[in-house]
Amino acid sequence: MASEKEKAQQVAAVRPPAADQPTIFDKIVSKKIPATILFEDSTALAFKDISPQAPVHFLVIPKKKTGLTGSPSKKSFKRATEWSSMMARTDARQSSTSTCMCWEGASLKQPWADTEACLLAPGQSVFHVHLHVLGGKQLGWPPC
Ligand code: DGP
Repeated sequence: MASEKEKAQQVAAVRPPAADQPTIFDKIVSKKIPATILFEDSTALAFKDISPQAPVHFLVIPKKKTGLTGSPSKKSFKRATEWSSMMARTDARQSSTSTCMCWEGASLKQPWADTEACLLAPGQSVFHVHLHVLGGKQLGWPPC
């Protein structure tokens, strides 16, 4: 039986993401479509997920899209991940519930640590590397 990652790779093989095409997140970066923006600097953007899976659910993205196999630079996420980490811990303290960060397509050892290569993540639907931050309730594992 195919693993979740293999299934995602099969979908991508049939319907490959076009690396040169703007994603929905590029349109949020360029303000062509609206989003509830929580943080923005010259390199990164954090905004509420349109389909929240927890009371707190936002996404952090580098403004410059990385390709499917690209890796976001440490610099591009440094401030945003520091900010996300602080927000997540603040939320966890306020609500006494767990908070989870899940970096789609990459492994994030610590919120502020180095990233590894961006790989096709199981079930990934937007091919613009993004960090999910969820909180505000007790989360199981996997979180969603
Ligand atoms: P994933 O499916 O795991 O690649 O995550 C993509 C996330 O992006 C998903 O949780 C929903 C969110 N999303 C997709 N389109 C939009 C949008 O137009 N606006 C916002 N705010 N979030 C979006």
